[in-house]
Amino acid sequence: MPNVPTILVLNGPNLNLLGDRDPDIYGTETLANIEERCRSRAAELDLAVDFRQSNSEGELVDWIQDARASSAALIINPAAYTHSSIAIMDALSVLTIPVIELHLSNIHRRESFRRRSYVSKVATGVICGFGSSGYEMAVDAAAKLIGTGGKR
Ligand code: CA2
Repeated sequence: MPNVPTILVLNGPNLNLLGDRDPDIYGTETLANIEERCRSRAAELDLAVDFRQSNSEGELVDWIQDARASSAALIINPAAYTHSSIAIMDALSVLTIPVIELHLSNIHRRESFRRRSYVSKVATGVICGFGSSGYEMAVDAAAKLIGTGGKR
């Protein structure tokens, strides 16, 4: 398949534990299952997915910077860094590709500290509260934004 646009999907700290604990909040699916669902949805839309997880803020910043050269859109679940990381916000602010912020849970219905998102200040849009289906919704949104040349 020549020149298939790639969507970079980044996942922040502790999301590697999905399926292990807190199923009431985060569901029962593992991150590997979610990755597979993203890949299937992207393939239907003639897109590729580069799916990664890190517990390290610096590694996430490096990957966001790399997206400038290699990705057509970025989907990011920054996990707890959503509420604390100015470094991730600054890295995202440099991108000219669409940036979709994603959360499994509805962060606005939870503890007050989760209502503040540094990432929302620089994201094209936000999807939250739809559990693992939110990842497929984000792939659909990314495809539309890429197709229309939609930027940030
Ligand atoms: O709802 C989301 O997707 C969050 O980004 C998840 C983060 C949380 O800090 C954000 O406020 C909202 C937490 C991810 C940790 O995931 C776990 C999964 C299983 C067991 C323990 C943690």
